Amino acid sequence: MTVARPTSAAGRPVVMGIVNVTPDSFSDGGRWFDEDAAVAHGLELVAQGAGIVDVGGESTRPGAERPGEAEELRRVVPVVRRLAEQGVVVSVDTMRSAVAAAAVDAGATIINDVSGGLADPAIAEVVAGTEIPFVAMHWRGHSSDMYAGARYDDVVADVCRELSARVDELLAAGLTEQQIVVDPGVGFAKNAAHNWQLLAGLADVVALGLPVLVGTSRKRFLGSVGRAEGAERPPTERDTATAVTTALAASTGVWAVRVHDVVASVDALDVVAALDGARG
Ligand code: PMM
Repeated sequence: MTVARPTSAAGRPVVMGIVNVTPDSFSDGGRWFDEDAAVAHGLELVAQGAGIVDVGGESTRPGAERPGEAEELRRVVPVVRRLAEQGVVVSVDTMRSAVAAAAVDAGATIINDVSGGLADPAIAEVVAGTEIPFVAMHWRGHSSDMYAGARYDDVVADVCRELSARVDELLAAGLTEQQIVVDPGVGFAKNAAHNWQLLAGLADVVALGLPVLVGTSRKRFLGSVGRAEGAERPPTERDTATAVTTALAASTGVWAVRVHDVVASVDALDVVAALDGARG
């Protein structure tokens, strides 16, 4: 199977739209839990400018309980199949090799593993020997204990080092450099200060030399920024802040941004492109 990593106009990140087929994701849990609603939402995100639709069946919000594998398969596979049948480029957001394999059979052409292959090392076997892009996110453990790993000497340097080590292990497991995408894992085992430091140091992640995906969308640090304790923006009111981070990430040269509100991030990318054009 030949699978190209989607790209958009020169220097412009691809927008990956999120479809969480879960009852409990932090910002949209339950909204797209129904199969028809999830498919319709995925198509809507494409119409709005998403180049990839990321379908996930496991919430990774802090403290979340994992669904069983059979339940995750039940949630994800039909949605992947129906979107892929309609020509949508689908990634599957999963940490399980069996779900990744079933999603690929159903037409997914990207694997997005928030554990970077650590949760279920057999996931590397699903993509080794293929050209399927594999997103390896920086991860230090399951969401049931999300903040236990939030200790860094220098979060940017530590994340870059751990991502590089992960990439080496994935290469040793048979993946090629061409198929690996790295993601600094904003919000995963990181507090608000860590997330800001990571965004400020995103150029160092890009300098690893691999395509970078970044996911800030609606995350907690965008709710609390500039607000007093107790007056945080709720998740659905974090799309403007998310779009600003999309613009900042674009100017750092990331490959893709993963967002809930595609319209706002496409607008942000139009602004960045117009400015870049004026700079010549
Ligand atoms: N964040 C979430 C889920 N999947 N995948 C990647 N590659 N990067 C992320 O930052 C990321 C992800 C959590 O957000 P959600 O619950 O709203 O989907």
